[in-house]
Amino acid sequence: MEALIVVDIQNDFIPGGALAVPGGDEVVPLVNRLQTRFESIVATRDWHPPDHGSFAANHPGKRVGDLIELGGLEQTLWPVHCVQNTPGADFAPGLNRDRWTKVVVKGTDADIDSYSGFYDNGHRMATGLGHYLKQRGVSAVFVAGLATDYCVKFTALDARALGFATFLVRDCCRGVDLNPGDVEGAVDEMRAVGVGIVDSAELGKPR
Ligand code: VGL
Ligand code: ZN
Repeated sequence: MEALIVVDIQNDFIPGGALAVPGGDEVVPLVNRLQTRFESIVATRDWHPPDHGSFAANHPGKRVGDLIELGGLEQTLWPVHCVQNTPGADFAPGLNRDRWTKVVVKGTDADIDSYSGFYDNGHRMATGLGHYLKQRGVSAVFVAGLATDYCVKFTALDARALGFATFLVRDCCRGVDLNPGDVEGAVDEMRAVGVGIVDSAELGKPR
């Protein structure tokens, strides 16, 4: 059984949002069409408390893009984004959610970030998504959404490490590219561990 994982298609990650991914809104119609190809669809949602340690604003003297240590890990500092129960954390307008069977929230612990939909960045806590998918008999996952070089990448890497056949649906993703080449590097990293790189047009028949 195959499942689609829709990653973080939320207002703060599309143009006009606090951490806008260039072209992030373009994935909405593409992912809506992609969803029609899948029987099993889950989504992830970045869901931070206001005091989250990944926000530059919570570290006096630090700026967006600076690197700090958080929970013993290197952490890139971001603008305040996807704060729980704020419009920025809502799913993007027009994104079809009708057939989602699960939404995994992540980044809820102020002391550690969580790019992947499966684990926090230190692999200390699991979200339950891995068990959920295995319980449902899922053996292959397709990953689409935002952002290619952060949450999509780490979700795909963890899926692969958990033993799922894993595919990046590249045209249905957009990246931050904080440093030019980050998106390309992310795709290379995924490919290197056996993640298949596909385009939605190749997924011809409903699956
Ligand atoms: C993300 C940076 C911070 C993402 C989330 O969804 O890719 N990136 N929080
Ligand atoms: Zn975040």
